[in-house]
Amino acid sequence: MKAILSKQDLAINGAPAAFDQVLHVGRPNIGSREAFNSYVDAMFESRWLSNNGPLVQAFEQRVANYLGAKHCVAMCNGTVALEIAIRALGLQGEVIVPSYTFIATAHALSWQGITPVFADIDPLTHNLDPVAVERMVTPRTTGIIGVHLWGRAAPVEDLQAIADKHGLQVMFDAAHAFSCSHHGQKIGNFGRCEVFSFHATKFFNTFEGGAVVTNDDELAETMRLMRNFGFAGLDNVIHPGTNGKMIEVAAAMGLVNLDAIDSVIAANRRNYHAYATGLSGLPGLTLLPYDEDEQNNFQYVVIEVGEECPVSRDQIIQTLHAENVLARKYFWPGCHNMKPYREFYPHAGLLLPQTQLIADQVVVLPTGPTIDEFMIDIVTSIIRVLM
Ligand code: T4K
Repeated sequence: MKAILSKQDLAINGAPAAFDQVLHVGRPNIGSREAFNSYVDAMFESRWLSNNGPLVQAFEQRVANYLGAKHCVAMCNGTVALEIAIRALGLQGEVIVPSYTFIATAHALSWQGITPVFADIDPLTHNLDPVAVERMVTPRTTGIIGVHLWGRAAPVEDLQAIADKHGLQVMFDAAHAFSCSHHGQKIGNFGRCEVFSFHATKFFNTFEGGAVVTNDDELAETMRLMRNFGFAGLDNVIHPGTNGKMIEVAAAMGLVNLDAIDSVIAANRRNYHAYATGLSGLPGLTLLPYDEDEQNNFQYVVIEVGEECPVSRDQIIQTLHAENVLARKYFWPGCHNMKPYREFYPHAGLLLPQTQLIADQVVVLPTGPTIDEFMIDIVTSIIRVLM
């Protein structure tokens, strides 16, 4: 790779791609393989593979301690964790959610016959706009699910105030926000409960996995029953339920990856600042800021391609893909524009102007410990030559 690229150097002009291997958004962060293997050896020795085994119990305890919360109820993935939390809270009718989120936030509701009502976001934070939320409250509304998008806290206090005023429940989709804080307190402690995803692509993963974290004893107990078919002991089912259990091998991965969190954050922080340097001064390009007074996991490097940018968002994506940089358009085109929802609410976009704007502008760039500053220099050079 030459220090200064020209447009002719880009793969779209027939030049070889900048990278031999694809740079992904969401490359899994993996802790000590040795430690993982010894957990797995012990698991095989004990022949205990699932159903609230010792590794899951240890994992739950460590996560709860790490977040400073009373209960962590580990699950098989974040989507089932959302579904169980929604049921445990007794939500029904309509629930207000952002459209600018991963589709699972909306699906977890509609899958259970609850109508997701999409509220617009604040274009500065990409999180729910409380004014837009209040506008969507109807007599059928039972709750609000805020999403801490990109790990940056939703407007927790404002959403709670709206909920209190209208007698609604608040919970959070914290899939992106493990290890992040709000006003100095770890996310996991807000609303009735908060739901994490530990999917492979997340900052902190258990292969597949998720958890509901709460400080409410009764709610935690209900969710423990629900994730295990409602069993309260041998042959004794006392609650409707499903199979939402985390398996032992996933908990082993979680225990190992908990030990690696600080080094992953350090790599993500380093990369974030390298992108900030490499992209500085480019017209119409804004790197989404993180509040340095809060704890951040820096898992998502998000740029907005504004109107003043001489190239479009899609041209940037297309060029990066040609160079083997698999940048993503998360969460385009917004849940309300996806087939299952578009059919039911064809005019939802009229109420979601900021969602449409941001969904058309965002590019998410690769980061994590497998990406270094040299690679970022090349990625940002590719973007620079387009300008
Ligand atoms: N709420 C929110 C706000 C969420 O973002 C999510 C999940 C959920 C709820 C639901 O939680 P889970 O039920 O998933 O626990 C990915 C993830 O599958 C999804 O978990 C995540 N959000 C979402 C933001 O990203 P896709 O469709 O982008 O995945 P995919 O297959 O394109 O993979 C992304 C990139 O990662 C690819 O370039 C390949 C790379 N990759 C992926 C895997 C699985 C690897 O390099 N290795 C791997 O093992 O959804």
